[in-house]
Amino acid sequence: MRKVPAWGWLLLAAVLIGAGAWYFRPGRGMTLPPDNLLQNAGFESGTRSWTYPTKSSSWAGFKVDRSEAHSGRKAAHLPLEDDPQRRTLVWGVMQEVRPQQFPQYLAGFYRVNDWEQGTPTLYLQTVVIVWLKHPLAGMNNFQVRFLLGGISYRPTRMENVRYVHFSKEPPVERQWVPFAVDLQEAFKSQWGYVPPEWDRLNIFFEVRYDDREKVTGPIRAEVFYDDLYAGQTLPDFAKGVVK
Ligand SMILES: [Ca+2]
Repeated sequence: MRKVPAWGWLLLAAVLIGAGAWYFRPGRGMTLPPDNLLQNAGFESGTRSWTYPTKSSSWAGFKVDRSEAHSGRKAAHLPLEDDPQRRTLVWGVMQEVRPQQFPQYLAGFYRVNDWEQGTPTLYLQTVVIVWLKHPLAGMNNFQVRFLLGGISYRPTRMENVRYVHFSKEPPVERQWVPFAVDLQEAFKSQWGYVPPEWDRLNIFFEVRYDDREKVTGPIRAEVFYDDLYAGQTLPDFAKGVVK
């Protein structure tokens, strides 16, 4: 058997270190708390477990692809383009969950690669809708909508909707931005109590515009979401971020 020359071992070591650096590069692996109510939270299984309100004429839907990823190779991809036919346009992902306990935290990452705010009501938000078992005061659901960026005021006024600002600033561009909210605290401050029961919860992550008639210039937004979490545990990345 021929002896492997020293340079051969050096080459092998360099290749292995390079592969290791690639495999373990920041953001590749992302461990979310195991009690996550959201399935396929890092989008590595494509669109599985995610949906959107398909019957709503305001909703465009979502893609999952490899254009950007916070972890792994895939993320939800929301390429919003102006549509003059629609007064309200939403790109986003949704899951319906039926937890035993009302989740304490909602968290994740967004990334904005393009943001042309040709209407004041272009914004990012995450929403929790509580569907009631029995309608209350004429409402079959009530919600808290968390504004993640792009708008400094409440974009709509509806009986069953309350808003909480995570940020009033335009979204940060071309980097992954962590967000986290205390859901129980938000429902307590906005509705007076943590929901004691529910039929189901809908959890949304969106980019949208409302009131297109106020358009002043080009409207465009390319947005990604990845590594999303809803549950009782504050993920490590969310410490210091949670509102
Ligand atoms: Ca991912």
